[in-house]
Amino acid sequence: MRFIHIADVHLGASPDAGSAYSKKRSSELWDALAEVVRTCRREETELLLVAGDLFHRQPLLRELKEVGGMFASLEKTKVVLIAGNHDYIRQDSYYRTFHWSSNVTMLKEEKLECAEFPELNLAVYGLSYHSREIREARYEQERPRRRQKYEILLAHGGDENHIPIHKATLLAQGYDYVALGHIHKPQVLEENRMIYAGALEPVDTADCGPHGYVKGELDEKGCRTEFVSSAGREYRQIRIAVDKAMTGFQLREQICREIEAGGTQNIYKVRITGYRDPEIRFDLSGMDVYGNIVEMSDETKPAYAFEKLLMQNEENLLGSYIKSFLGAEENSVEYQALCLGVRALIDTRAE
Ligand SMILES: [Mn+2]
Repeated sequence: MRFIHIADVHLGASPDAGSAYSKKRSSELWDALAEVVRTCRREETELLLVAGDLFHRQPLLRELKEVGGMFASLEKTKVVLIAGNHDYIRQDSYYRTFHWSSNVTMLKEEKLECAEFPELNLAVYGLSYHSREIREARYEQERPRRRQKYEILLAHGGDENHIPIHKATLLAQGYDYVALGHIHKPQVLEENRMIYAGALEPVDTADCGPHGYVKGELDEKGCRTEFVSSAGREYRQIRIAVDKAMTGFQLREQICREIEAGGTQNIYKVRITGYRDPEIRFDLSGMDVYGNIVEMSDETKPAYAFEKLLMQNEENLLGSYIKSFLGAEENSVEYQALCLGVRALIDTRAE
């Protein structure tokens, strides 16, 4: 039996992706889900697991109809889903009354329940959130009942406020595969057996690195999985170390080059470090050439010509301050103290 495991699609979110992309981002989340559905159809995948937070918030009825329509188009695929902490089943949630097509099973109870698919020799266990937080370790409370040859747990959470998970206990209970959601970074807790698929697309600027889904196969020999990196964009970090010779123009060129090398479709957080010419102040406003920088921080420090300053100030406080740090290595704490102090003294004098 072949399956696809996705999680944290967060439909309805509008991820920040810089000026050139942000408007497109919320529809790209829908495109990503549609692409997974097309893959299931093309490859006749037997099972699609959705490990919670399909929506970023309470789904609208039209949004559920949209997703329902996608899933209904899958003739060869069973879909099993649960609600996570973002799309928890509130009293007035449309999840309560929505009619999915016959190939879709939503495990809506707050207690662990089990859906059986005898044609696949398969049982899938899971529960849905009915509130934003669940602090109880619910997944370890029950064991798989061995109703079918293959048993999968579909689970959402793993931190203190969202169903804490004890990996060893859960593994010992003998599920063939534990399909996890909630943590946005794809993570293998136990190879081929217990995996966070991660957010299908990055939804937050903290979601750095590749995103996608898990493709797996379960048979007598056990479970084998692979991660499929499918996301259209990635959040990346760039660090640029400047020196005294770097001008604003050159910095802009270098940022451009790094973004071109990393892919202009990706989204960047840029940190500028090092020692700049004290006369130069970088104007960051013109540096976002491709419109895909979401964060830019200038952490540079001015590189003073200390020998010259010392010569000119031998008789005063500034001179003796510099003297007390002579020989401090660049990048050391002492050197930083020297720069900060010199700047403070020069600024005071200018007033
Ligand atoms: Mn979550």
